[in-house]
Formats: sequence, C-alpha cells, structure tokens
Amino acid sequence: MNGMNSPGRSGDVDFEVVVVGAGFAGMYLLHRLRNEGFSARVFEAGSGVGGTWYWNRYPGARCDVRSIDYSYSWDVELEQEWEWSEKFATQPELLRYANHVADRHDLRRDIQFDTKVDFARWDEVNRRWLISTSNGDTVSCGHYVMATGCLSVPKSSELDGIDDFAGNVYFSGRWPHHEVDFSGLRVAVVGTGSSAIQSIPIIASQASSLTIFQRTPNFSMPAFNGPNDAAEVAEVKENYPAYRREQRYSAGGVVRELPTKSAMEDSEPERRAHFEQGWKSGSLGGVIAAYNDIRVNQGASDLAAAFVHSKIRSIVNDQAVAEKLCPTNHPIGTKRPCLDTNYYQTFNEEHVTLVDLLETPIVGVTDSGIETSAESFEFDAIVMATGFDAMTGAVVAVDIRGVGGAELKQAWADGPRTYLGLCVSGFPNLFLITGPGSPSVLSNMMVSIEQHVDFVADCLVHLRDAGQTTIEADAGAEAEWVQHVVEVGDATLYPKANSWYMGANVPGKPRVFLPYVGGVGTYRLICEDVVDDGYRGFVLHA
Ligand code: N01
Repeated sequence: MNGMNSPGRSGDVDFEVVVVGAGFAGMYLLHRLRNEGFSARVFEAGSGVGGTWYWNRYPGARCDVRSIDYSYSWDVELEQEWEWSEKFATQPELLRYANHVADRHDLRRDIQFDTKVDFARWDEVNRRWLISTSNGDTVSCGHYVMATGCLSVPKSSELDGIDDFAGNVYFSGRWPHHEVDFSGLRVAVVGTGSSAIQSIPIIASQASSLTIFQRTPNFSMPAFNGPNDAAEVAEVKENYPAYRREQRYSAGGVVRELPTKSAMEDSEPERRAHFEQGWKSGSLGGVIAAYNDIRVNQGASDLAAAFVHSKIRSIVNDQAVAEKLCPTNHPIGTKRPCLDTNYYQTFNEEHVTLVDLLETPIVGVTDSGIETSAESFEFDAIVMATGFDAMTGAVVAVDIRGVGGAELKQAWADGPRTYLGLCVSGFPNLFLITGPGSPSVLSNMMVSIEQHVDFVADCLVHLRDAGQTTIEADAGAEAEWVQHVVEVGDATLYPKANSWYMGANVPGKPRVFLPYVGGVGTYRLICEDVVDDGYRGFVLHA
C-alpha cells in the first residue's frame, strides 16, 4: 500500500503550497489545504506516511501519551470509530492509524514518496520558492512548509570504527522494515533514552546476552500499560469536543489536574504517599508533576529524584548496578523522562550487563565488538539508540536560501531564531510546523501539530482573501520572541541538563533551549492574539 499511489515526477510544476514530510503534521496540512482549495504537493523521504511511526520500528516502540489523547481531533467521525487497543498505542497500531487516515482522505495522490527535498531558494523577483529534490524534480510554490518533525534525523554514529563491525548495526530511528530476531545473539545497546528503555526488555527476552552501554542514566517510571478501560474511553468519546478543547488550552496538551502545592509544603510521609500515587498513575507527569515546583526548584526536584532513586534501588537486586542506574547529574524531567515496562527489572536478569561509560568510556568499535577503556566485548549485533539531531536537524538538512540568498543554516549558526516557532525573518512564506521556539516536544505533539497546521492554513486563507502574496516574520518581533523563549526557559531547571532540548547531545551544536516551555494553552492564546491583532509581528505584502 505504502507509496503505491505516489504521483509521478513533478517536472517543472507550480503549486500554491509545497509541504515537506508526510507524518501527522504533513497529512493534516494536506487535508486542510485541499479543503481550502489550494494546490499542494507533499514530498516525503519515506515510502509511506506516518513520519516518526514510519521510521521508528524498533522492538517495543510505542507512544507514551495516551492513545485517546494522541490522535487527530479534526475527523470527528474517526475519533468515534477508531478503537485503540491499548492505553499506550504501539508503533504498528499508530502506523495503521496513519495509513487508515491516508486512505480515508485519499491523501496519497498528492504525496510524492521516496523523495527528499534538497534545496529551497526564495525567488525574489517572482516571490516564490523554487524547490529541488533528490529525484531531480524542480517545482515552484508560493508557500513552503517544513512539516519535518522534531525528532526525525538520527545522530550519526559517534563511535570510531563502527563501519568495521562485522555484525549488524541497527539505528533505533532507522529500523529495518523486516522483523529483527535477536534470538541466541550477543547484543549491545548503546544509549539509555526512551528508545533504548522501551526496547531493552524486549531485546533481553530474545538475546543470549545483552550489554547496555549507558552514558547518562535516565529517569523512568512504569507505564502500567494494558487494554484501554472501555468505560473511560466511552466517557471521553461522549465528551470529545469538550475534552479536545481542554487539551488545547492545557499546559501540555493533555487533560490533567495541575498541582497547586509546592513539594516543600508536605511532610515527608505525605510527600512519599503523594509521589507513590504519581508513580502508580502510569503517566509521564505522575511523579514529575506531583507538585508545582519540581521543574523550577532544585530542592523540590531533589525530593522527586530521591523518590525515584529509592524505587530503582528497590527494583534492582544488585545495589552497585542500581546506583549506576540512578540519575544524579541532571534535575528530574530536564532530560525527557520515560515510561517503561520492566526496564529496571531487566537488570536482574543474569544475561544482562550494564556498562557505565562515565567510568569506562567507549574507545571504539572493532570488527567483533566494542572496546571500552577497561574491557573488550564481543557482539553479534549492535543497537544504536543514540537519539536525534532534534528540532533543527531536519530543517537545516535542506539547503534553504531566503532573501539575498541568505542560508538558513548560517542564520541559525548560534541557535535557531524564529517568531513563534512558525516563521523566520528573511525567509518569506516559509512556515515551520512545531519549529524551535514553540511548545512542540514539551507537549502532546498531536495538539501542537494541529494548532500549527490550523494557524498556517488559516493564514494562507487570510492572505488570499486580503490579496496579499507574502508574509514574513518581522526581525524585531522575532528577536523579542527568541528572548522570551530564553527567559521562560531560564526560569526552569531545564537549562541545567545536557539534553537534546538544549542541543547538547550533538557535538558542536549551539547550547540553546529549543522548545517554548510556557505551555500550549498560553502559547495558543498568544497566537490567537497575534492573529486578532492583524498578524502582529508579521509583515504582509500584496
Ligand atoms: O534518544 P535520546 P531516544 N556514546 O537522545 C546516548 C522521543 N521518543 O531516541 O544522555 C554513548 O533520548 C545518550 O546519552 P547522553 C522522546 O521525546 C519518544 O531514546 O547524551 N552514548 C542517551 O542515553 C525522546 O526523548 C518515545 O549522555 C550516547 C541515548 O544515547 C526522544 O524521542 C519513544 C552517545 C539517546 O537518548 C529521543 O529518544 C522514543 C554516544 N556517542 C523516543 N550519543 C515515546 O513516545 C548518545 N548517547 C515513548
């Protein structure tokens, strides 16, 4: 099915809008653009729709936002009809959902698969974007939208000698489409972020030995996944319009009660009971959002971290291993926390070994395995769960040239600069979906995607109705927004961590807090106000 109905090569064709990426953002945008009567073409590097859920097929891949929350709200019949089988949907189920939406809305006829956009140049004379692709297509468009996802460019392997390894090397973000069976194999996993934490228990259940190379331990909480509670789903479905509205104006794009108390206000036993309740809730925010100051106050953060440490020590039998698994070098939640199924329990299995790279760093990869400063390990397969060039990687992967031939990559050399995470000064008619400077990765991505898609589609309708052809972020408004994003971030503990939120996971990347931490509801109100005020901060031209 995937890609079978791809349109032919574009040749020298004009579109009103070109979109890069056929993940959940590009798919919804295509639907909106068509409904508004715009001619549009989507270019997608993969052979099918689904974006992140197309590429990330590693064992155990699933969403850690509840499926009733992480789903489109714009097809009200679909949200009633679709039955999610589990509280947290698996990657195959999410990919089935994406394909179902593509079929249902006949999206594929305007998506060109297996095609990367390489180059986009603003033509100042004709005030259009000129786009060229990996297949040699050249097209022009009035508006150009990067719907390329925040976590779509895997980091290249930073391990010397990886190409010499005789066995198979798998990247979690570029997993093969066939089933990978680790039965009887000696397997290495490098990394302990979400992808590793989800896959490790499953790989351990197959492999003859599993060695985990950990550079930074991460905070993980149990998902308590299982079938959806039918009564709860029925209740949500009955109230979906109100439920979706609440999501849109919430802090993180999910419906939950916000804590009103500081962690310091409770006694030790009260706090323990409250954290315990959060731990049992099976949600990302359970412990981290148990109190209102855990991400802003180091003392409160330490209390939550100590609670999770105590849990790790109670689950992991070997206390030396448990200590290594306890994160101590960053405040809880300032690196993306994880929800797991039996992650810490896996370290109690005899054939599972933890290697602490802070004590014994990797020296290199040989043809037979991995060498640390202390030991040589032999493997049949290596899994690189080492993460992504987040938020900016996919945008600057395209050579984008704006006014005067200015290069976007160069304009962002000291960190990305956007107005509202949506537009960039000097790059007219370019839109970013969930770009840096917007809530994006700090929220339920579905909610943030839909908001940006609606903003862009409504904006294009507004321009057309007003007889305007170009829109561009004003340099002053952009500078103010960049400053605001930094200030709001600096009021939290996030900048203390060497996280991908800070660009710190990619050698040489500027250290800048990339998302907007003000909350999706606050951000949405700001965007609405900007629009109501005649697109304040944007410059529109006829
Ligand atoms: O990547 P990561 P990920 N040598 O960057 C280590 C989303 N997601 O793919 O922390 C040795 O989190 C690195 O160590 P350090 C979610 O937003 C969601 O797991 O840099 N180790 C780290 O341990 C998530 O946050 C879902 O010191 C190296 C790991 O590799 C984001 O995607 C599921 C290394 C990378 O962790 C990314 O997650 C999966 C090196 N050279 C992903 N380089 C769900 O919805 C890196 N590491 C559940």
